[in-house]
Amino acid sequence: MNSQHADVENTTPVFEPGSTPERYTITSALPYANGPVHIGHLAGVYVPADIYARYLRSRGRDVIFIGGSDEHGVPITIQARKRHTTPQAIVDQYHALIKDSFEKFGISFDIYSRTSTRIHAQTASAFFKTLYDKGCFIEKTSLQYYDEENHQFLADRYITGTCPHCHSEGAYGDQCEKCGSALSPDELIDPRSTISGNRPVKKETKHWYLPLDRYEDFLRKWILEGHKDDWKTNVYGQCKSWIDQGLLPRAVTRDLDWGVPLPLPDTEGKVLYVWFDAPIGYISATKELKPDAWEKYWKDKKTKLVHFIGKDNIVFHCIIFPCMLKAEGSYVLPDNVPANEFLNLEGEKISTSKNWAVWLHEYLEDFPGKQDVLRYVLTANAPETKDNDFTWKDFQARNNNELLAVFGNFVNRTVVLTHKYFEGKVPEVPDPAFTETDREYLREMCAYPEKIAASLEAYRFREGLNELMNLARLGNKYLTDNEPWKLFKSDPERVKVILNLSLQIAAHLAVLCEPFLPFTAKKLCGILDLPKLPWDEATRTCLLEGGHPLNPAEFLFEKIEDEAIQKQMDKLEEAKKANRMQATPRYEPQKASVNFEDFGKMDLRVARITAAEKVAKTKKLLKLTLETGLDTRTVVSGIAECYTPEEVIGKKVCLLANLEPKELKGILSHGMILMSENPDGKLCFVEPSPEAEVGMQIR
Ligand code: B3M
Ligand code: ZN
Repeated sequence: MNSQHADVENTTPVFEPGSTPERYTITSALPYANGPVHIGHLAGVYVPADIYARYLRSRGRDVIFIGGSDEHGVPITIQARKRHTTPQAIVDQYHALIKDSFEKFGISFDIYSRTSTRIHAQTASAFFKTLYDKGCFIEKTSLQYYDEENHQFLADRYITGTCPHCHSEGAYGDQCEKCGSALSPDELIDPRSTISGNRPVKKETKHWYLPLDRYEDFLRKWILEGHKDDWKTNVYGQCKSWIDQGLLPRAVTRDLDWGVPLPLPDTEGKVLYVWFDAPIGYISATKELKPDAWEKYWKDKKTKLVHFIGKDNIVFHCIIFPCMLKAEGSYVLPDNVPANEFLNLEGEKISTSKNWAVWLHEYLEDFPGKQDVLRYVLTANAPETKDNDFTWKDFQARNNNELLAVFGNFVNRTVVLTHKYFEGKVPEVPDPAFTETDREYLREMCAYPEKIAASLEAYRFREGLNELMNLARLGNKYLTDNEPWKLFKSDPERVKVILNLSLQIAAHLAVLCEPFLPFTAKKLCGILDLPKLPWDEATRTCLLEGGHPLNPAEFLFEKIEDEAIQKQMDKLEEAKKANRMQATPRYEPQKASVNFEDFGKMDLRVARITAAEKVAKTKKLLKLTLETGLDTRTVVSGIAECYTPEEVIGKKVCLLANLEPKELKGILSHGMILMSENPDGKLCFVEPSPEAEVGMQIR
């Protein structure tokens, strides 16, 4: 397809500002099923996506919220190899853990699927075949890096080297994690196989490439012109620099045995590139969810498609996947991709390999029932326009000083006083009883649904949450300024007004906090005995009629003590210590290679120690007498700090017999005993097997 004249109109939804799309397809990045999920995942992708989905549902919109596990790709096969298991076993384990973690944090997917399903393989291979039959691919046989020892072509994480852009080491064959550049293995400097460590050779293989360069006009028109005002600057900027630096054809197939097989003849051992098949996972999951109606969520221009992702996925969701959709021709294009930046932890980059993370399943063990506290803190601190930092101190402060002291305290005082003064029933209040100030508070209260909606419609979730807390602050101020507890004796009628109005604010909070704090919303609705109300109900003044009975008061939040925070800091300290040990390799790196000939010059023998004594005036030396099968000889050995003479007599050892004789403390030593040494300097004998006889050569 010559996309030079790619029109953009035919499948690009256009939603006039303020207009309401007929339906929404919300997707969130499919996490690789090769490890647990952590706070960075929640902050960057899943909490904002869930807030958006919950909010839209609360407004009665037609929404599908799609999630799932990304189960292909080289990292999973590398992990399977390391753990001597199969990729399927790896993804089965982590898909279940990730799905459970998301459920427990109230991430309200309409479906959480996975890409190892049959329906996904069918959908992805059919998508590839459509593009293939339309002639969208370039078919190319080329020389690719190959690991001869493992008979494996090296793509993606199977090959590493120095990034040509930022010159950091450890870049991979498909991406540099340091600078985010998408790479191809040929661009790597000094490439090495991550399987064997060897320098790879080149071997011929055929692959299919998506010619991204042919979509430049389309991308410039669709993104650089069409979305310059509504896409976040961090997203727009990355797309622009990618397009400006020149787009290259990208391979969409791989020589791997794990992935979606190619729907072409004679392509045994070739699969779809993970980043070709994974985004199609959104579509196959929709097919699972809506077998008879999935197409309107992906092919109807009245559908608003929004991808929630982290910044390292921008290229794949804004450039590559849209080019695939464009090439196929019948799909809508994403209306927005509000990617977040990264969340750091205590000032350091979150790292799975270094265990520098707060894992969701562990958080739930340490803070049971406090999912909303983490949702709150991660939204209040969300890395929406720049990387941000999570600290446990801030977590504690926001819980204690904001959720507990403002939101929780306001609701609790209101409900407790209503039980104390009015038997737990919403006081009856004739309208004229409200003062002008009261009415001002009520007007302000009813403005919050629109205020918060404006933020959420623009994907500004931090701002939306802050507006929600402003409503809680409004209630807290009203109660504190009016001090009903001082008035009840002298003016109970006034107290009725104060508590009625405060209860209306509490009810509005129950409606408006649901997208952010779903567990708190449910609990608060329970206390107020309020059904779950749609968003727009909160534009009404009275949500709780006079006489309505409340349920008993209970705390929405509780104080987080220093000990609980210290425990988390200790866990991180442990991780740091473990990393320090890992960072300085426990053992010396391998020495320079020697050739077989050099090795052949050494005469290694099995020998036995027949006598031993300390060498006078030394701490480290023992004088040993050895039977070698050739002769009886003296060897001086530096093992006195680890072994006594008594301990070594009778031991069979490995002897380097033809080491040049050397005089040590006046004693001529003929040879060297082989010892192993751990990083703490502890020496241990390298002992031949019991059946090895004295005099045998060691080869
Ligand atoms: N599996 C997540 C990542 O890059 C990646 C997203 C796929 S979304 C289709 O960590
Ligand atoms: Zn780089």
